[in-house]
Amino acid sequence: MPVDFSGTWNLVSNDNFEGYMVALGIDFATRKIAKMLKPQKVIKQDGDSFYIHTTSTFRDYLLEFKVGEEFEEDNKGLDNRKCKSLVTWQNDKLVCVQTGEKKNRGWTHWLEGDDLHLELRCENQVCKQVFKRA
Ligand code: VLZ
Repeated sequence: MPVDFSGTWNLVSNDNFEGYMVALGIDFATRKIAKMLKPQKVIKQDGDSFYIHTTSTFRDYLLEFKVGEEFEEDNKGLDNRKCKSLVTWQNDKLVCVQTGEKKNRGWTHWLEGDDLHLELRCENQVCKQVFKRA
């Protein structure tokens, strides 16, 4: 049975989000607010079509894509830098490469037990987030 990320997920841990935001060039005042947030993710998966809505009391970010189809991503409300994004399956992991001005930018989602994991990468920084079902 293929992996299904669908559901509503609450952040329970967030390791080095600060380093990730610094690597993205997010300003100090925004980082101070953003690192206090406990975002929720609503994921709707239909085969290889994904809707990932990250919401918080401060800002939201919506991403929709199909696995294997490159798309332009605007990162609006994050660092606002455009990039070309491509999401692929690597076994049961969902891997996104975000090609643009920032080197080594991307993320990986996977399930581990009942938890949703997310690794966010930019330059030499790695942020590790864990979510539990709401
Ligand atoms: O997630 O790329 O699930 O986009 C944080 C919102 C959203 C809080 C982080 C405001 C998006 C932060 C992380 C202000 C700087 C991300 C992907 C994988 C889908």
